[in-house]
Amino acid sequence: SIVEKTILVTGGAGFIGNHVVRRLVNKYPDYKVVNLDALTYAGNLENVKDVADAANYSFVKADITDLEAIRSVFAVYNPDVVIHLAAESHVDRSIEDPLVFVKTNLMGTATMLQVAKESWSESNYDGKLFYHVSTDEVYGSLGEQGFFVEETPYDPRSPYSASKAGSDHLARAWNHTFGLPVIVSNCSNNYGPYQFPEKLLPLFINNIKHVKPLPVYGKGINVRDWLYVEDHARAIDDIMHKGKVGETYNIGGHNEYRNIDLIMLLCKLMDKKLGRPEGTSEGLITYVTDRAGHDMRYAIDATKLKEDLGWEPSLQFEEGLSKTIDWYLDNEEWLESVTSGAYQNYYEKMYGE
Ligand code: NAD
Ligand code: TDX
Repeated sequence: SIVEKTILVTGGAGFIGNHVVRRLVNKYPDYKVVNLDALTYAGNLENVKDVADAANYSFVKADITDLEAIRSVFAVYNPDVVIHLAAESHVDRSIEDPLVFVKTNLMGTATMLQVAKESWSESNYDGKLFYHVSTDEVYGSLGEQGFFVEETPYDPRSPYSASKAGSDHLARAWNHTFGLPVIVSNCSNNYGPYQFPEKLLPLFINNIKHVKPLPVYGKGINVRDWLYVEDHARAIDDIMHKGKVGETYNIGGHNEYRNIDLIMLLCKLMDKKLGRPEGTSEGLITYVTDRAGHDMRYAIDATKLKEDLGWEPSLQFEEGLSKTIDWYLDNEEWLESVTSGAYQNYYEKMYGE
């Protein structure tokens, strides 16, 4: 069991990372939680403002591709556990600008693994853990039937998913070759507070609020399996404490929606919340050119996680979606602070105006 350990969370200023950091800081006062983040466009210290003053929390600005910087972070903080979330994470950006995905997700992960190995091998890795956080997209695209299980062969199709698949292979290679204690988990689509508004749900919530078009890719029939982000953070907590070294865990919501069905539900809920006549938001739906290489369907079978560690999703989707909408409507300032500057250029390039 882990007592008074130092947990280094990479990417803790991003969407999922802030929920992981908040959970660990609040739930485990005996741990030291170190948030390492380069603060790219996707990382914002606003996301962790509420824990910034906690006695067991510190932030360090560093780039995971910078070997010397990561070495000094390990020298200063001496972490026992690394939860590695830092990555480039948006599929559309990986189509526009793939090389930064290769650099961050491959070189960055290799750098983290190598420094962990350098720092921990002398103690024979006693009590150490490198937890690599990944995605279901590494498994490729499903037809109408079937689910991804831990043994599903890798078949990534976008520069994003290929770079994540490569990073998973690197993590397992450091385990197999050097004995580094590694756990990998692969999770389905997350949604919830603090998600950057380039991803489907926060983008559409923001556009509905401002009565802007809702760009649906292709026919809107692609299927994703949605999980509330706090359920993912709880799964990471469970796996970090009870997972078996060398294993892989799939995490998912058993909650599949075709994009268009999800969007219709969102429109209905938001019309109600905003007091607009029914059908107002639906009228904003605009079908646009499909995403290049758009994966048709993702769906996770999370049986292993349930049977081995007792984890299950906690929130009903309509409840999670409603909470999420409320959060974005109540946090106008957050949205403005993360969407200023660089985001505007991206939005104009992708969607015009
Ligand atoms: P995000 O883009 O919101 O956050 C990524 C964070 O990493 C940001 O804070 C950013 O500043 C930081 N970062 C980027 N490059 C860095 C670098 N070179 N050095 C240090 N920090 C850097 O991403 P997210 O949605 O929170 O995803 C976190 C992780 O979870 C990623 O590894 C992603 O592949 C994985 N994941 C995401 C989802 C999802 O639905 N969002 C699902 C499954 C897995
Ligand atoms: O404007 C849009 N219109 C649209 O139709 C956007 C941004 C998306 N979409 C579609 C594409 C997908 O089928 O909605 C679906 C969800 O898109 P994203 O929010 O971009 O997520 P996705 O591509 O599924 O990837 C997400 O889940 C897995 C995360 O971004 C990844 O980091 C994670 O690994």
